[in-house]
Amino acid sequence: MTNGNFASDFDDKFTKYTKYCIMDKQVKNYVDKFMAELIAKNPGEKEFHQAVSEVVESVAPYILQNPYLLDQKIMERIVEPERVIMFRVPWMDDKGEIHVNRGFRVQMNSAIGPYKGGVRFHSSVNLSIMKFLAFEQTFKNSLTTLPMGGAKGGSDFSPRGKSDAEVMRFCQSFINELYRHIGPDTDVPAGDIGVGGREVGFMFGQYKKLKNEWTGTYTGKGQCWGGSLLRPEATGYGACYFAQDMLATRGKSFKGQTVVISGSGNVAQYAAEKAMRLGAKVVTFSDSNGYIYDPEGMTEEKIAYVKNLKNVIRGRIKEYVKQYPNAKYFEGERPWGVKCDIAMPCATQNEIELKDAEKLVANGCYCVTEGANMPTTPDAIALFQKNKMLYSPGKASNAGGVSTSGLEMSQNSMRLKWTAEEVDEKLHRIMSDIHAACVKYGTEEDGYINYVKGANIAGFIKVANAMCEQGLV
Ligand code: NDP
Ligand code: 2IT
Repeated sequence: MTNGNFASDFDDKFTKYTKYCIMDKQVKNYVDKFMAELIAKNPGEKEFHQAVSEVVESVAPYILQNPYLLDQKIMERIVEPERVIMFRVPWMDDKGEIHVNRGFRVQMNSAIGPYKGGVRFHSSVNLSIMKFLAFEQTFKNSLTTLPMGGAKGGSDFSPRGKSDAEVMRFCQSFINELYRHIGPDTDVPAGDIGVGGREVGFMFGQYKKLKNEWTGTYTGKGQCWGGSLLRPEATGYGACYFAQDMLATRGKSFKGQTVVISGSGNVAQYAAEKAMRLGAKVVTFSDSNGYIYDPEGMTEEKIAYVKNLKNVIRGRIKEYVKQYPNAKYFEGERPWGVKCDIAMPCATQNEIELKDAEKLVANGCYCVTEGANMPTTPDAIALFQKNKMLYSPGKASNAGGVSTSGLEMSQNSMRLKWTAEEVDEKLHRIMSDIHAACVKYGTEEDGYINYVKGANIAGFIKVANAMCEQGLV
């Protein structure tokens, strides 16, 4: 009997182990084959490959357990944009010289709602970056619980150093083509890197003139012409709300924690403001030239200074140290070597590489909440997860921005405006619901919450089901 029990116990373990291996092997085969075909079909699009690879690794076990999704070729369909629009954007500078930029709109998926996603103006913009962002947006928008499909647009135009008149002429030229592809029930753009209130205003104005109608096409609009209260704050605030829920799983909060933030634009400013108001000491900001370290931490006054510097004067972050001489500026460096408890990357993709992640881990950082889209490279994510850190991917923790865009669309449709308290309460609830979805689908056997897995599976299921129910379109 003893032997028998022992044997059966062993058999159980063995069977479980074998099943596990087969499953792992099946998953690996599926992912490898899928990625090989994707890379062959979309050569050179490295950011797009990276974003797809992360999602397909998470959802492959779910797909293999649901063969219907295999038969439906859902993954093959979900990585193919429904439409890609690429167009010439000619414009004239203040000296009369002509320039030609390239415009993009990737309409990735409309299964759960009209296309929705930001517009990025940055010299690095190319098709790969647009496709990765539109792909991420599809799952992010699904997580928000609101009915929004996924899209992204932009141009390799950089507003930096351009006059207001040049930016206006560029935006008008951009819309002269894009206007025919967007609309309140078709595709609703918003801001992203290099596109804030000024650019949204110029694009919306030209769109309205060409269409001869006022509709809520564009979110992030001005407060006196249809914009939602709290939309400027929403991405940064939402990231902090998400981080609060993550910290609570370990009985912690922002109080007394040192926070390192990258970027100094929209997301960084409001992430810093909320983290500070929740009791954290925020010690860095950065831009593409370097970072500032303020050992005394941010105050309301210092954050107001940064907002004015970046949004009004349109200066560089290094100017901070002239105003606050106790701070230091580090040219050409990223802030990840600064000792902290919590890191919030809020600048751009792949800004935390393995060497940066190693520094964060060595310095005792235990929580990384992404405000930017895909700021952490796959090997750096693996290191965070190996160290059982709290780590949230942007598609979960930066979803507060597009969620509040969704709330702006609702307000526009109803032709009314909610108070800041109403919007904040809804934003807070949405971020908590996204956190709960990550916990539901991402909790592993040892209790570790794999937020990457949770966000990808939760985001995927809804889009995949909607696509199946709508037939082969
Ligand atoms: P902004 O243009 O307001 O700010 C971007 C900041 O990041 C600037 O400080 C900029 O510095 C820095 N940055 C940009 N590119 C690079 C780079 N290649 N290397 C280093 N620093 C860089 O953009 P947002 O704050 O709106 O966007 C920041 C991130 O958040 C992006 O990943 C965006 O996709 C994401 N996001 C934004 C949302 C929103 O609502 N705005 C919503 C969800 C995600 P510099 O001035 O030198 O260019
Ligand atoms: O990446 C993003 O989620 C955004 N840039 C915001 C998109 C939106 O439509 O508000």
